[in-house]
Amino acid sequence: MIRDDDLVLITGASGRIGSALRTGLRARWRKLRLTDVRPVAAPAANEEVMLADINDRAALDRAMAGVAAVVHLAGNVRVGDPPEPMFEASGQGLFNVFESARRAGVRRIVYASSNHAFGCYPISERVTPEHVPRPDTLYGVLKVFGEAYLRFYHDCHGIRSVSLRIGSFAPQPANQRMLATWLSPADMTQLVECSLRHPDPGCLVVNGYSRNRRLNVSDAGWDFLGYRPQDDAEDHVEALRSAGVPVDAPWEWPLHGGPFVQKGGS
Ligand code: 15L
Repeated sequence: MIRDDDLVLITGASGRIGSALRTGLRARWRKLRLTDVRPVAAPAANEEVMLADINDRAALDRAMAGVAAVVHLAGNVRVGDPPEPMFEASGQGLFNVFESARRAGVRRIVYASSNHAFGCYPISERVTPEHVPRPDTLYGVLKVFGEAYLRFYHDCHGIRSVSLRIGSFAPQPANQRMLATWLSPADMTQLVECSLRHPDPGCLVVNGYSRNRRLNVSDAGWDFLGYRPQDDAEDHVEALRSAGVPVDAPWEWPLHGGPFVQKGGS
């Protein structure tokens, strides 16, 4: 159980998701600790900044002291060759964050996984966490690695976790694919909030989407968590159509991973 006055650490707090999340979470959690390699803008009274590179284990261990729950967002999203920078941030960096958390006695981890864990499934298929992962890139492979790591932490160390397979996080859907994959900032905040507050999520993996109707993206884990997405990509269809986006044509990208899917790339 994570309480309102427990300390919650956010890695990657200066990123797109981290910045949006802070706005929602800081109103509801009494103590947030923010970490990133980049400066963190305008911390509020209940936000403590501890800059750290996730590949600097000593700095990470200091940031982890006294933390009850970690929201792990940090990583590399630039897919392509060479693959080493991706591995360093999203493989080695993930290992560092999780190990540091385990050693510090962190009780819960909310992990930013991704739809790229199953990006090689056809976009028309409704993929749930029960499907076998089909990552589309090294990025997706490392997301599956993180989910498996958390399964191990649950089964062997009792750490509770929720892995959020985030679709396309943005203020509004910007293309045809996002009519299926959009996750709004408000819904992302609600997902993290539910993942922190749930009395015992076990080791849950859930899709991270808004209430998009074009593909029935809902997930049994949403009810379990108490997540009720509010935003619907379909509300933006007219605006996209007027902007010349082919919203009525067959899916532009045949697979869930969309433009990420690269044969032979990372
Ligand atoms: C992700 O996981 C990435 O972090 C983001 O950059 C987008 O590509 C998103 O998925 C997406 O699939 O739209």
